[in-house]
Amino acid sequence: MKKDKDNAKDKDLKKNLSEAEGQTMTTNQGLKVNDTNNSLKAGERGATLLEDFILREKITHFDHERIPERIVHARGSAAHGIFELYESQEKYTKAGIFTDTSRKTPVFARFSTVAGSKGSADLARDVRGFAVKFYTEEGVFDLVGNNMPIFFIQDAMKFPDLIHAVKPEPHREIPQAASAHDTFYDFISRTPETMHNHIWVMSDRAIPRSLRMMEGFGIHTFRLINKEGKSHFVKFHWKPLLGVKSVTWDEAVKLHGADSDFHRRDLWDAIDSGQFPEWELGLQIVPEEDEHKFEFDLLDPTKLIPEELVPVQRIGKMTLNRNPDNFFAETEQVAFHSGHIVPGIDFSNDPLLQGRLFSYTDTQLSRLGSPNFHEIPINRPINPVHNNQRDGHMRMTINKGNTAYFPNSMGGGCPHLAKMADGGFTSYEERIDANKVRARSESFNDHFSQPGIFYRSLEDWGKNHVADAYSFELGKCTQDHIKERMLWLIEKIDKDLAKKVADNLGLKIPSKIEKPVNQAIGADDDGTKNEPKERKDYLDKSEALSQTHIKTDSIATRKIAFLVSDGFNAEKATAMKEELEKKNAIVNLVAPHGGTVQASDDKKHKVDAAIMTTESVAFDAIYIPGGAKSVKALKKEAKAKKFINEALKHCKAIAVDTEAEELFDETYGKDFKDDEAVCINKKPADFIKAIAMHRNWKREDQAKMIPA
Ligand code: HDE
Repeated sequence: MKKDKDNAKDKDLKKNLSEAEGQTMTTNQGLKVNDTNNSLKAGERGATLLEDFILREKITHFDHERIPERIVHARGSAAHGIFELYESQEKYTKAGIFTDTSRKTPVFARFSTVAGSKGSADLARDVRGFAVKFYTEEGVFDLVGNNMPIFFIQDAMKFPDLIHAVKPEPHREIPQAASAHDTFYDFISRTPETMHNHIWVMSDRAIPRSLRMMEGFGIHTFRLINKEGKSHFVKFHWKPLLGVKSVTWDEAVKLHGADSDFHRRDLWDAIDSGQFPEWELGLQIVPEEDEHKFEFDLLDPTKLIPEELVPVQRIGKMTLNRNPDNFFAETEQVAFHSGHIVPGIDFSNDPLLQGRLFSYTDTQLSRLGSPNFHEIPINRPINPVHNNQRDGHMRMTINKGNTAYFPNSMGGGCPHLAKMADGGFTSYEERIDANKVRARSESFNDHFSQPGIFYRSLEDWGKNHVADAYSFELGKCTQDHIKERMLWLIEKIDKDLAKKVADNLGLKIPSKIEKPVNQAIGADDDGTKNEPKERKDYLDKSEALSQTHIKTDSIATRKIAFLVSDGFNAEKATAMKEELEKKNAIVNLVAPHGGTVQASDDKKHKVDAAIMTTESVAFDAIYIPGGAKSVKALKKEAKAKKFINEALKHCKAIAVDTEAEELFDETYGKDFKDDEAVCINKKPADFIKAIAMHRNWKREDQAKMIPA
């Protein structure tokens, strides 16, 4: 796909672009500068003079370069793109982006981890934020979601507690970007509503292979409103065309050190090379009259609607096709808000969503420092803004005239109001007749049924990974009573799972725990109104919850390491490279030294990475071409063997030419020669098929034994 030259947001951003090429350096006041290396001094050896306004300007600006990082989702990466609609959804909504198929709506999408600081590692076990800003003709619509379809808590009131518990412990600021510590488990073991999101975090969804290979979800139930004013409930989904793929925990840990920017780099490189990531937008529509027909409450954000009950209709596609020009100006200053909606979209009464509607503007006031943050180029809508809001810190707009109130006659009554027929926004007129109470509905009390469905829906390898993750995380906690409380809760989800985890922890699952189970809920009179209900298996499995439900044979953007040294077989390697590149995979030559390697054809080939500068976890697959001299040199490289052993352990595809078999035999590879994804002297097409598997999980039980 070509970049869209008519992208209205790109044009809008251009007004603020600054390029220094061919320009003279100036101060911020436009004064030409002829020395930026030396301060003004009394004599060559000092002292420095206060008069030096050029020094003072440079240092003062530098002193104030940082702004507070986001309180959550601080670590993020973003890109520009467009959204295109397949078919009008006017039956459900009057929103232009969902009814006008001729539009290419500009978008800016930011992906993030939740718990870590701005400089934390990308591969932390965590939820990923998936926030999309649509610059629509009717104003900005933000779909601020996550890569998991449910959230930890049911009421906004609990959010500060959740975040305080998961963030580094306050006395010593440890651990960074990790939930595996006492305070987090102390909190969630007393808050059973967290169990559903938590089991997703224990699954491979929390360690994606790429930001381009994860789903996105609006989580809350929203409303769509059509021209006739009729409302339907809706859940939003993003389905990645590259499928949903993850790395193993061992890789994630190693990537922390090998490339802590792994996801950021991957997103940037893919877009830079023209391999634009794509997601389809899906809707799950529930008519108002069906609101109460489910086993769960549609307003409870810890529940998803299984796709078996309400199918996801794919209505359009988002393509990310341009990297930001400046990280700070765009990715850091973008301000999302779940309350930014357009006519045709509205909120439900989900108590978590309701709280978010307050939080997002509020947080920008301290993060971006002014109520004028909507004027920052990345945040401003593409349609004109007119109202009577005025002044404030760093105001950019120069409002003309002498009226800044409504109604007025002196300004000709302007800006005037929009009639509904002209796109004026009105909230959905939901009837509410209720007592004012500080309480939670009993329909929110089922915390174990959906985690059970999720766990049962995983493949065996996925289930093993969940057991390993619980064991790792709880194993990092120091307090047995917290671990036991967790085991008691996990058993409510699945007995076998709890047993495995208990064995790994060397603990027994307690048969009862002290009451009340759910301390997250306020004390009602007899303390039982919100006690969790027993699990109800109203659905055995849901295929959509497993990673394999989005099928793809694509190996596009997969990174393949060719392990080579001087004398490698040029003919075979070139043939393999050509076939892989035809499928848009990325081939890197990894050699014992940097510079170039001389192949059997006497030609010099540029080395992409010297083996000491990279790790096998940075690649999706390995190919070892023959060439006696090359193989002999690689046999002397311990790191080459480590490369192979790790790729085997992580269940990756490996192709080996016959001549390179003697190297392979010196690794654990010798025990895996019959493996489906190990291709010894096979055709490129076989290797491509093996890479497309992503991982041969069947290998995992045996590969776990490799001490790499
Ligand atoms: Fe957020 N969240 N959140 N959140 N959230 C923020 O806003 C908050 C929640 C999500 O890339 C903050 O600008 C409250 C659910 C994303 O810039 C803050 C509650 C979901 C991002 C905030 C929630 C999200 C944020 C911090 C409970 C998934 C990053 C900086 C009531 C549906 C957006 C900022 C970006 C960011 C508050 C719960 C997603 C503090 C109070 C549920 C993707 O306003």
